[in-house]
Amino acid sequence: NKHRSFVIWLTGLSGSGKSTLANALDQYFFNNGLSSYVLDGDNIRQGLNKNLGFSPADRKENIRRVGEVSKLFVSAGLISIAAFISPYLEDRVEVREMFSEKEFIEVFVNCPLELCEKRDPKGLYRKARNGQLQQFTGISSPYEESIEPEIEIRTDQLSVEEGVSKIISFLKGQVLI
Ligand code: GGZ
Repeated sequence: NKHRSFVIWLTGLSGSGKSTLANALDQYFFNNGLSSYVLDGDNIRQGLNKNLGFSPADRKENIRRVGEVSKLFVSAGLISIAAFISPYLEDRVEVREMFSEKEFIEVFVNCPLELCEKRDPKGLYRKARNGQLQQFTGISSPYEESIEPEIEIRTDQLSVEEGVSKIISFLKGQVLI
């Protein structure tokens, strides 16, 4: 089953729904005979990037390495689904520049901070508010919103299925799948 290789780069706050969307997309690709792989904090920060924390410089390095891994995936013929907060515009521009124009699809997973904080699946926002967790994105560390993402998904307004459909429609429109 031949298909193009590209990167779907999901950016957004903690709790915005990046991993949920990433996994649902991965499942869609698998069901349709396309080979993809999800990179996220869970599998990257435990291994390859275990020496990195959450300072601006460490986040930058985290994103740069994920860009490099995604480049390897693309040359191996895979679809890379990268789900990282990637809070800095400049860092996202730098990974974008590692790929050709059609190969890099930025998806801004947009959800109001108040709702992410309300969801708080891991209790991290609470810890950040209590001062138990430093440099937490949205609370004590910035998130720079995407200006011209290829796709924006409002997870406070769309279901997971609707979000996946929006991304799939875009990919079909670009003849990437
Ligand atoms: C943000 C943090 C922090 C701080 C731990 N700030 O919701 P999660 O738990 O599962 O996802 C978050 C993850 C963010 O890692 P990324 O590699 O995506 O970040 S970045 O792109 O900015 O490098 C969160 C957890 O790690 N986490 N401490 N201080 N998120």
